[in-house]
Amino acid sequence: MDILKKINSPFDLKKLSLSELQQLAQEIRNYLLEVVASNGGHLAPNLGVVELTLAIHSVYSSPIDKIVWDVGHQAYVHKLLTGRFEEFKTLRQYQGISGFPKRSESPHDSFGTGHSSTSISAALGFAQARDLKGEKHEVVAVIGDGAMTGGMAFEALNHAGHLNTKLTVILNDNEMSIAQNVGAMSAYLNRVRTDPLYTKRKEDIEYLLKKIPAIGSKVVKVADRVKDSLKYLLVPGILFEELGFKYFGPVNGHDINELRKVLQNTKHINKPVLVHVITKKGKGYPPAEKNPDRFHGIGIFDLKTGELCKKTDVPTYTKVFSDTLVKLGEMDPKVLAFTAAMGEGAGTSDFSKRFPKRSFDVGIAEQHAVTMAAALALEGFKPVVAIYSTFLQRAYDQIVHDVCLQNAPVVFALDRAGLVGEDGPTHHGVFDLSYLRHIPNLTIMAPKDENELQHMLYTGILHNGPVAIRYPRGCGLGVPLDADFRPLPIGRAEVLQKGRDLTLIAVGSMVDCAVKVSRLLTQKGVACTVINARFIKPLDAETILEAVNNTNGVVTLEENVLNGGFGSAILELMAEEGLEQKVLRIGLEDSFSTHGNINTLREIYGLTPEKVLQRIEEEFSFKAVNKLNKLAINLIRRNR
Ligand SMILES: Cc1ncc(C[n+]2csc(CCOP(=O)(O)OP(=O)(O)O)c2C)c(N)n1
Repeated sequence: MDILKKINSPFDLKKLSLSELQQLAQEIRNYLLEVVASNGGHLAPNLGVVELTLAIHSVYSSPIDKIVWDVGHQAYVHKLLTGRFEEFKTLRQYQGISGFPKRSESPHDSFGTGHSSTSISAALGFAQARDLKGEKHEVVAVIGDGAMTGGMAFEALNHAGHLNTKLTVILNDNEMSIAQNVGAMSAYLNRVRTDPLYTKRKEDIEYLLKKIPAIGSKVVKVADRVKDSLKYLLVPGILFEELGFKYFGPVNGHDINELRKVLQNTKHINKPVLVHVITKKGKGYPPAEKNPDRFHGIGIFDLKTGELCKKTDVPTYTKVFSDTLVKLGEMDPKVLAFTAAMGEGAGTSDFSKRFPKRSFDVGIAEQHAVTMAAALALEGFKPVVAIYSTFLQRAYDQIVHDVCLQNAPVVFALDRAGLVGEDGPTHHGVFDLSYLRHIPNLTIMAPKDENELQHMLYTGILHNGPVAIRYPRGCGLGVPLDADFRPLPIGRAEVLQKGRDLTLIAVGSMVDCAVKVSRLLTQKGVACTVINARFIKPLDAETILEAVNNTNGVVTLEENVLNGGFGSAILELMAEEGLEQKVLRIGLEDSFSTHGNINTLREIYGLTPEKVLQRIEEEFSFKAVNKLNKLAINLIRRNR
């Protein structure tokens, strides 16, 4: 890593020769492989943009010029070239550098990202700010063909063409979203990419157009029309041209020289420009080139074999969801599955292999998925919309306006609810209980383990109204799975044990924690009632109020922000009933949770049994003393 070690800022790249840049590309690939194999992360997207990032940083002058990375999962190379070579070893670790661009980390990270399709909007905002302030710098958005399927990207392209301001959009086209890209735009890009005649024709056409003589106004008009129609038929990228962009491409995204030449030319154009770059996802590491989707985001793996290091027999929640969905699909032909470009991650792939006609991958278009599912539900189908908790945030209005207002029986399967670990604040699914709980008609459930997940999904399919089921990332608890599905009574909680002192009411992943806390408290002579709420909405008011009335205090446990979450629901219920017992709410405080190993994060944010116990002892110590006092008084009385 002779050259890479010496790159302290993008400025250093400008002094390198082409062969040095090529050597640097190799050094970067080796370092990416070394770090991602030991930390996990987004490998294939970064291997694909090594030359592109080198070209961008050698042509533009970040941070004065603003580079905006879409999703930002492919910004590792950018991090390496912007003074974070040493820190890169701490990638995605607690207190280490983030796996996504983050403004507080570097002035070169112009815009924080993690969710898809925001780059063109952000870049357009930066470009307008530049114009309004009378500044002169460049603004560049780098967006993948997958991210280009998101509605926001289209909205921004549309607006950028209208504003006609200076802006460069680099379309990094590798034919892949996480898996194979989908949709008409993708098919269009494929045509541009694969027809070798296109580029040739473009040159011919441009030559030809220049030759059309412009004599006399009538002739000019005719000539213009001819030019337009010829262009329409034959120039690649006409779609972008029609939207007001000047199109360049396709460009070989692994040829630094070619890339630099194109970017140097486009830099002088005073209007929106789109540079279409062709790259190979996973470039340079054969296992990733062969399986780019598996290496899109990967855990710790063996560099030699490409195999994941951690393997366990306990199924993930995603796997149990996926198996249950297939079984439900077999039982009921009306069951459909929706994914927004996350078939493997969200567990709809097996269903789509089994029932291709009943499954929909909409691209990175969560909003569209939800509204389309609403209409199918109104027509008697049973759509299951599987979207990570964090990405469903995108479709909030569609859930309210299209699904719940019309009481459409759509089942939302919210995977990755709660803390997700290394991906950090852009990906933690810690808001869903708050952003869903206040929506009328919606039933919200969270399973305490993977077995309950099966029954909840079944219950959701049977229910004649919208349902959301939220469950965590990673493995289940390893409990046996019932062979038959059982409908759960809507709005009924499960009392796991009864005790006279404290009521612990938990949802989802925190039920197991509550059981463990209760065991620890038993050792200290405190007896707890433990309730698995199962339903966040409707709440089982009867069971909860009875337990609360029979104990001296309440602890609620959730892996969600406290504001507007499950604990708030319990407080509202108790206030309505005029109950005044002390309530301790365990959950996430009013701040964004950072990235890092999930166990570390649970520890830091007080979600482990030991930390919860500590909080209970702090909060309820007064009552414990009181109780001891009462006990002592009773003993004295009895002895008299
Ligand atoms: C709103 C939203 N939905 C889903 C995702 C998950 N996701 C991350 S990257 C990605 C694919 C992006 O594909 P592309 O833009 O082509 O980038 P590539 O990885 O191919 O370089 C998806 C679906 C996300 N980040 N944001």
